[in-house]
Amino acid sequence: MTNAEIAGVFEEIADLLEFKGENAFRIRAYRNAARTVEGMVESLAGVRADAGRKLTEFDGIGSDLATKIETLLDGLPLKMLEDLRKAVPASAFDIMRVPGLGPKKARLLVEQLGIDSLDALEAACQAGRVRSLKGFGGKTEAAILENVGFAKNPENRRMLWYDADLLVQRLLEHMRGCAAVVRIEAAGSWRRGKQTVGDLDLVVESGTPQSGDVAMVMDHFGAFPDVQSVMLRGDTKMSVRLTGDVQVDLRVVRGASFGAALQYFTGSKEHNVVLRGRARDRGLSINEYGVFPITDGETATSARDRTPEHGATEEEVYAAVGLPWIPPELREGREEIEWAEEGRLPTLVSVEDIRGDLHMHTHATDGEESLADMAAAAIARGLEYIAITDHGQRVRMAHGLDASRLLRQWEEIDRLNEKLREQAREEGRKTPRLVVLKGIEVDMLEKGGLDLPDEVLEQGDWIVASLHYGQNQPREQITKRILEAIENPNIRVIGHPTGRLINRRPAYDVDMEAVIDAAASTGTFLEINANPMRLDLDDVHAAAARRAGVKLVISTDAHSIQGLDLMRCGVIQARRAGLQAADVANTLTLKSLQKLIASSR
Ligand code: DGT
Ligand code: CA
Ligand code: CA
Ligand code: ZN
Repeated sequence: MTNAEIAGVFEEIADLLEFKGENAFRIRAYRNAARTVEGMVESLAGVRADAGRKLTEFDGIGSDLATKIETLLDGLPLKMLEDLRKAVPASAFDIMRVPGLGPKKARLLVEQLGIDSLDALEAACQAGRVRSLKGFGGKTEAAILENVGFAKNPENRRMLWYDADLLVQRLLEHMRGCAAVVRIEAAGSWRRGKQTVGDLDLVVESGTPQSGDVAMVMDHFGAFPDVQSVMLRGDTKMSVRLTGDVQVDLRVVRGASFGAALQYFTGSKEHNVVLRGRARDRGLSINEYGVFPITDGETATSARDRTPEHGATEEEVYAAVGLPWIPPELREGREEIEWAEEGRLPTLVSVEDIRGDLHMHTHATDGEESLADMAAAAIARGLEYIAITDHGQRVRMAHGLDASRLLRQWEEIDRLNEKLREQAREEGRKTPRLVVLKGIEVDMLEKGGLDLPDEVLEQGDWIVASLHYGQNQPREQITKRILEAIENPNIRVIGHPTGRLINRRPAYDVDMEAVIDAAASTGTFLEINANPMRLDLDDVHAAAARRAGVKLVISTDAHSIQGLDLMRCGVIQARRAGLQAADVANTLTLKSLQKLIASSR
């Protein structure tokens, strides 16, 4: 088990304890442990393997939790979790997926009203029975009714790309340990970098079925530690179900078909439909085994045993239909075929292009690290500049900064930059390794305006404006709040512009077209927040911003050092939006970025 998975188990335990109404102290212990584990740089497995160390050396991990971690690392079930799961009705898990319904409220609904499904919850709201519960009221009831649909939608139950990626990496590593695996790639929506992933798709090159190689591959696949059940095992296809209800499909093909299979199972369906149409126009047929001339009665099964003319690489498949290779992130049947045909496929932005990270928090508000430690971590990651953007005072929960605390932090940043310049002089470099920008994430207030005055903001280098409160306001009001911030010359960028949390909370209602237009005319940037739960703007909105000439900023919104490594999640969404380095402001050198800002004001 990875740290993230162990943290997930502790979170689940905390939720279940809370649902059962257990001791608040005990619940908090599990939540704290989850946070500690999530924020660790080293793996718990590594710490445990080190004879000189103990799991109990970490804050909040006592001997009881250490034993539980060991059990999880051994891949054994946790009795406590299993008991808790049995003690909590299955419907409770569904109810807790309704945005705004935590374990406590879910418990009241189950116990007081006997709610046993999302449908029952919907009916109870419609009948006005929920508002009578203690602590609920008519407004809460209306909100629940609105959010039940969100929880019911299967689109909101898919894995986050980040979680799918962790699993994919483990699967690939496991499968590469099999002697009969010549090559393996993961395909499907994971390879396209989709924000959420339904199931995982693996494509393996191996020898013939007669040689016994395919059986070896399948046996090895079935021995992956997370496999709960084998759903299907055929000649070339196998599907398994993993813990956490994740399906993985595996295809085994020969080398001559590997590219064709990878292309076919990468999808998307929409993209592949266009490709097949182009093939037909050329008297060809494409399937997962390769590209074949259309002859009478050709089928996929007969194709399996023939050697295709083109199919060893994806490039061959695309070339056969007169196209250059298309990056997987673009394969959604949107603009990519036209671009490919006209020879103007974009050179997509990559993680290596990123020079700065312009949204992050320190322990001055809800981050975990000091300013100096975030800066050191940024240097270790090769960043040239960062902006420290703690919360403004409106976010009281996070101990947001008022003007005097902010100005003190900015003085501290001045001193840090001076130290970095001094270091550069000592090392004989012209420029410091890192420049830290004086920033803040101000809140666009419910009634309009910002939570810090302009006289303060104009002394900063990089002001992010975000909307954290009043997200249920009507469209006009939310749009007005954001447009007002965009018009404010101190605001550089709108943070997570739609506020959505994938699988948890829908976007607030905002006229994104108006926001994009205003951003374009003022030279305000829009953020692609790289947090895997946010990915906000999403690919579709980011593409719309690109077309309008708005520059995007890809930021991690890191609250810890590990958080800085999420940049790649934002970059992959930017790639799906067809963004090139030139569309992304934080690929610029700091000098060019500053010039760009000055020119738009
Ligand atoms: P997901 O798993 O829902 O996140 O999305 P995908 O795109 O990974 O879809 P999946 O796993 O059903 O199939 C992987 C790819 O394989 C899909 O993008 C296109 C191809 N594919 C699968 N089944 C079919 C099919 O019945 N017809 C066609 N044309 N393509 C298919
Ligand atoms: Ca899939
Ligand atoms: Ca699949
Ligand atoms: Zn933030």
